[in-house]
Amino acid sequence: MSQLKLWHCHDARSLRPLWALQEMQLDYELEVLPFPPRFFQKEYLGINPLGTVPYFTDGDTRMTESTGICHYLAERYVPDYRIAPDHPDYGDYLNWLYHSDATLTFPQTLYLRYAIMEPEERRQPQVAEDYVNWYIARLRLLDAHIVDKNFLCDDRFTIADIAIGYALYLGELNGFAERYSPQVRDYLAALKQRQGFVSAVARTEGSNS
Ligand SMILES: N[C@@H](CCC(=O)N[C@@H](CS)C(=O)NCC(=O)O)C(=O)O
Repeated sequence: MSQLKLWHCHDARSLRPLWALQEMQLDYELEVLPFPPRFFQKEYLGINPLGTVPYFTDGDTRMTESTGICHYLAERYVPDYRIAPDHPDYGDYLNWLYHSDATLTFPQTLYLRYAIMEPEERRQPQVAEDYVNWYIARLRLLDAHIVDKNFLCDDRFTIADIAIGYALYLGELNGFAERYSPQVRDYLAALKQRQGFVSAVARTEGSNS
């Protein structure tokens, strides 16, 4: 039995490590939870006190950050998906990894919270709209970078594409893709055709999310 285990909700940020596990063809155990687990599966708080997904274990290792888990898997198990520290794209690679969640996913969570998840009386349409605009403005770095490329670093698929690709996919699910530049739309469309992505999404198709 595999010692890698991932807790996941359909289309949540745990899709990043799930996609990485599928691309890397690693053996793992998957636990699928209803969303949000802290509400619908309260005993999950005994496993991950944050109540968030992803949660990942590998023996005694415990992790809660989606991009960090992808980084761990690439470093530890399948280095073909990383950029090595002595490579000229290394700084860029790390920047895309951190940018993926801190800059491109975070504003979307404010939209989700204040436009959709909060009860009607606590919704904040102005906050939601401001953070959608904030997200679209922060895509400028990617717009310029991807215009003549298929992948973010070293002309090949790496976990940086998974990390950024998920943020773009979430934006598409949220209905923002019509505001993407043509090159970002093409980049996302190509990522979504990868077998690793298709099989990761299919693992929880139809589940409560
Ligand atoms: N920075 C973390 C964020 C994890 C996170 O907040 N996940 C969301 C789903 S996308 C979650 O579990 N939310 C449920 C909750 O807040 O109760 C990551 O990238 O993994």
